[in-house]
Amino acid sequence: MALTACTPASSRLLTPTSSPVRTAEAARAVTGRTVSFDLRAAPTALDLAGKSAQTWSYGSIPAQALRASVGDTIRVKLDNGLPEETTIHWHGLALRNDMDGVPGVTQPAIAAGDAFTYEYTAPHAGTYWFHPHVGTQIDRGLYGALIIDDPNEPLRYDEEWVVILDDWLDGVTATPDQVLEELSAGMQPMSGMEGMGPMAMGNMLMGAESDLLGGDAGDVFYPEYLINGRPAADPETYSSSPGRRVRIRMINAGGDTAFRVALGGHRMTVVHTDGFPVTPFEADAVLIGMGERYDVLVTLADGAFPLVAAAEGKEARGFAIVRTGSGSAPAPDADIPELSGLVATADRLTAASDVALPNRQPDRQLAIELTGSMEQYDWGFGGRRFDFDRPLDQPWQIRSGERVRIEFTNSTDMWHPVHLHGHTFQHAGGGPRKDTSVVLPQQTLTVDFDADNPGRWLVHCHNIYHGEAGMMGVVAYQA
Ligand SMILES: [Cu+2]
Repeated sequence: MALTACTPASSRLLTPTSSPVRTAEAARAVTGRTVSFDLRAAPTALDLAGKSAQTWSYGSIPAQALRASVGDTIRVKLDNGLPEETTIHWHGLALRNDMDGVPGVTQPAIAAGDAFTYEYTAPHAGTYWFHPHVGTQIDRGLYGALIIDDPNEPLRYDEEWVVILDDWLDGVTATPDQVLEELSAGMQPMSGMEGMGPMAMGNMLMGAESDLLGGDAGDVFYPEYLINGRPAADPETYSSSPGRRVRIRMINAGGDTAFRVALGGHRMTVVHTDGFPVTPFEADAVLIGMGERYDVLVTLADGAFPLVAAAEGKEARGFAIVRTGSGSAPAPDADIPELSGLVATADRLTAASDVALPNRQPDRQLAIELTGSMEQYDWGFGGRRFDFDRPLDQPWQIRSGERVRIEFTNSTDMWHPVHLHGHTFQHAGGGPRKDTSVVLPQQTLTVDFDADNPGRWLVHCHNIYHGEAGMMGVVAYQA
């Protein structure tokens, strides 16, 4: 790639407002209906079972769920009442590039006091979510569900419950910016701590271990774990009736925590991940990394049941209650045998036949090596940390129409949830369609996608602190 020495790579990239982007948008099927929402990002207080935490939100935590149907035009006016610039990223949607919400890549950041209106066609049905793409703002209360309905929904169920999981520290122990600063100083691994369990040191967490995550489960100490904005001491109660079939749409909005989720007394059938259907998979629990979504179907029994989101490896949990009948409420620390039963992970799933990518040899292969360590806190791709001031300096360049294969090779000692914007790739070997996938330490994950949505697209670790430390890059189409 010696060419990049004399021609700035970015000059050959499509701009987010270029005609291929507009052409791709014009090709999307539309209903002619527009659904409009107003969001205001601003400082607020979150009530944590009587304790008040100063934070930022879109009016409530989570934000109001935004809902539209495939082909609708979604229009969201965002007022920025924060003391700093912001954007909104529509996580998982294969939307037009200039609405993707990445500052310096797809739009200028929205200054404090300014407003911006996002407007785009909803391309695919499924469970998505939205959050800022500036700094560590996502680890405050700025998040909400974005549900795109399929007018011809093939699944049969009676009702829906959106469950948003979050690890919480803002306004309790520190701000996310303070945590990033502390982590960035690096951390020496401590010997002799094996088997002692997780231990907080300042805002860091030592010794959080998970077999499912291949070792180190996470490095940030969170004093609270929330389900739909509520701590275990003040849980949400979802009320229904015995025999009802519920679609639970689970979203991990956390910064540094994978959750193992189970509903006591029930098995669940995994039907979607990251918005796209999978061959139905029966499980006792589901593991959800940051940014991932899993939809499950559950037929409710009679009584009161704990929905538990165990913070994987961290010996803490989020908690909510499902009530369909009489009986005392379960305790937040109740023993949940399902948590140690069969856990659905993405590698066990296969794409539903109607969303599997057609067989095709890749036209292009990108090798993306995940690099860095806790000691240096130098997370990056290929040994290079993302330059937020010059984000388009060294993109991976692809062309429209190509089948692209990415090999994510994790050379680090930690797991990373990698997220590709603007596309839903498929795990090799008939695996699920996803946009955010866990890559275990010292393992390689191979995914394929079709380059059918031109623009500049971020690919990054959805551990917010890893991403901000530099584990980000841009996949861009050439003009
Ligand atoms: Cu990471």
